[in-house]
Amino acid sequence: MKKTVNSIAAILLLISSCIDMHAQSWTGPKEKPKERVDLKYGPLNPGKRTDADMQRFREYGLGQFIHWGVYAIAGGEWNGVKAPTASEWIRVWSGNTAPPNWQQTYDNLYKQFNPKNFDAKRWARQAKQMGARYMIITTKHHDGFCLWPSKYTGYTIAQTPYKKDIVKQLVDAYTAEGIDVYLYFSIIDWNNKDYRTSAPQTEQEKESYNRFLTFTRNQLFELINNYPKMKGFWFDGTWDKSWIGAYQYTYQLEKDLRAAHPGLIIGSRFRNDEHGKRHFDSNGDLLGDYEQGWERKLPAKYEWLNGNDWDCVMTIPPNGWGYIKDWSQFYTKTSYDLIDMLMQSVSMGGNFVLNFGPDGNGQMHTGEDKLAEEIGDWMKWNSEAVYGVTHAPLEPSPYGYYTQKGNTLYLTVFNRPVNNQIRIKIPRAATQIPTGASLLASKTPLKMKFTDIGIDLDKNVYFDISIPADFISKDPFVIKVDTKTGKINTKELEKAHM
Ligand code: H79
Repeated sequence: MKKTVNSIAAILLLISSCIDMHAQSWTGPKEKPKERVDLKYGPLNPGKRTDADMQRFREYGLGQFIHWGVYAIAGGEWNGVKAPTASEWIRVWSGNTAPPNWQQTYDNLYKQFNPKNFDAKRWARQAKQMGARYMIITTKHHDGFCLWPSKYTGYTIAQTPYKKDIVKQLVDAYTAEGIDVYLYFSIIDWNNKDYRTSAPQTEQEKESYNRFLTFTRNQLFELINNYPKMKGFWFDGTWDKSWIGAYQYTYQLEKDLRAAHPGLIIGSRFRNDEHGKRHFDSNGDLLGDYEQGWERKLPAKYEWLNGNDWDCVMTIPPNGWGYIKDWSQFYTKTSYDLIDMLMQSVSMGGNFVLNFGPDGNGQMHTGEDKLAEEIGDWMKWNSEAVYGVTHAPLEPSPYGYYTQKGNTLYLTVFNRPVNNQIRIKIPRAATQIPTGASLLASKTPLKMKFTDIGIDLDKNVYFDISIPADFISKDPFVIKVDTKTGKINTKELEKAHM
């Protein structure tokens, strides 16, 4: 018996240490190296950017991602058989379930790409209604297919029956709606014969990979030159040994791209230092303007972010970014799930970017249309708690998420307490003191009182806000708390009978 208990304990320990290991490897706290090393290929702009473009990025709150390419024609399946890969990875489908000659079929799909219902303005209006402040479009995913008529490859939209430049239409339509456009670009390119994953060894391999690097550089400058209204690049597929080894080239490339497009925003997924350290260099310093590591996962703790800017890109299905025809095969996130993630992100100083995978005709999935509308309806009343806010220096609330803007504190309530009393916990040493509360959407004033729980060693004080019992909301709601600069004077607060 004792032995069984011991082995169960050992298994639990093993499981928890695996979870910890996982947390540290990707989504967990970053350990800062103990000693600094001299780096030639570290960050180009050390420290936080303070310019207007970066400030704009910081204030977006909500973004839209769009994965669109020839994989949209397949929609995650072929002839009714579901592919075991992520929908935008369907080209790599192999094994028993794969259709015969699948890669060849895939590589010819572009000849059918003719999205008759595509209307960039309609997408932009929808994104605007949802409340997105920036949009990221896949100009080229791993398959190498370009949504713009690149002159450096024949595998582009220009060779499809559709012909017209999709990137241009999107940049124009979204920019006209006041939504900033970022260009997703995959370094991995399965269509280019000079692309390789391992580091080149022989002279011939080096020559070939250098051709690929030049090709990549040409495409990036082509994008900047063709679409000068774009605000930044969202890079992907930068983890292969070949790219990691090209750190001198990528350092110079980043420098040149920034010089060619002042204000350009590039995340931490573009390049690594000379020791192969990605996202954060060998000194633990951020490479690029913001941390671009949060993909389908959110940080659990604000402290993990070290005050860096960041974004989190999120799918509606569990995985799969390109169009997936059949949503019934898995749980898809609801607007409650997504608004929760949005508020968690902005409460930690990040942007939340929701992915859409339109179909081969240029229509969003009906499930996406529904979610965009629901999120938009919520944002219409509550976006004040989303745009331009920062992390509030308070302990996380059990009821939801705090955000802050100037003298206003917002609490977005997801977990309404059964006693209808919302307790705000403020450090005794705080310099921002609550003075009143209301419901953001209706402006209804709420009763708030300072709660004297006697003198003890507690370093916090409490303000209790009453939610009227007859206030019924099926949606999360925002409590707006006005504050003023001052000091907590418990005696005075007691007298004030707030
Ligand atoms: O476009 C969507 C996906 O198709 C793409 N990124 C999003 C936005 C994507 N491609 N691959 N992946 C996501 C997952 C890749 C995971 C791994 Fe790795 C690459 C595991 C091992 C190599 C990067 C490096 C993550 C862990 C180590």
